Amino acid sequence: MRLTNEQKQNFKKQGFLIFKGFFSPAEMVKLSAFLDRLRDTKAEEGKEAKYYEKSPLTGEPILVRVENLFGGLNPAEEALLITERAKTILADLLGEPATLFKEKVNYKVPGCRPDKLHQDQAAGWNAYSDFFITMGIMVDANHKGNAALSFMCSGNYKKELMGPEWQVLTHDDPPYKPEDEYVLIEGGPGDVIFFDSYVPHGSPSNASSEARRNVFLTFNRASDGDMRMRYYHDKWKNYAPNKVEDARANSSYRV
Ligand SMILES: O=C(O)CCC(=O)C(=O)O
Repeated sequence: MRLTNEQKQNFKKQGFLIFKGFFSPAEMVKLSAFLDRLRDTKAEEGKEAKYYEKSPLTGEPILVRVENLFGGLNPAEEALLITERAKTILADLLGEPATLFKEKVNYKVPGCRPDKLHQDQAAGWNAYSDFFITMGIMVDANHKGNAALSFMCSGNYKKELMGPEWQVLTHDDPPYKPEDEYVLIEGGPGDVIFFDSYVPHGSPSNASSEARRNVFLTFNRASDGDMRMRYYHDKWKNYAPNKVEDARANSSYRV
């Protein structure tokens, strides 16, 4: 089903659009089992890229994210998530068909560091295109206690970098204002948020005993080309995946 003009206008102003129950409980059970398998398999060259960090809360090494899930590695899961409905919504929001740019799962397990307030575009994405849309899929319930994300909800942001590249936003970066400009996005498994690469967002550390796993699929306009492998080759040069025994300090993560 196509988006209404109101949905498109809301996305344009606010930078995000939420769909409750986009995926069924049964689909999320399948995805959850896949994420568990992925967590438990050994990292291998040419396979999914795993990133381990030392928890700032416990000092233990934890799996914080896995990238490069698709591109032929897990076709069933790719088909499960990149549905015709998702493609139609993305095309309506981009104004043309979407091409997958990158995909990852943030495990955000107990003890995981904060993802400080940032714009995704600041993570070096200008080298590839000036606009992306990410589809964020909640695999576990996201709530205040287990580090749900907050998004700027006022529409008071610019579709440009509001601070230097590779840096998180600070309270001094205009137009950052505290709580009243941000909304906590709580939801259940299968809820989806589409958001643009400029809307400021972030989440605190997970001090609870519950994991908060979300999958993030990022797309560019098809007319910008298929840049996925170029992005990953660049990323692995600058920020290589690692093994549990080489877990990095959590401060190694920039944006
Ligand atoms: O999973 C999170 O809380 C942060 C997601 C995010 O903004 C990112 O990974 O860029």
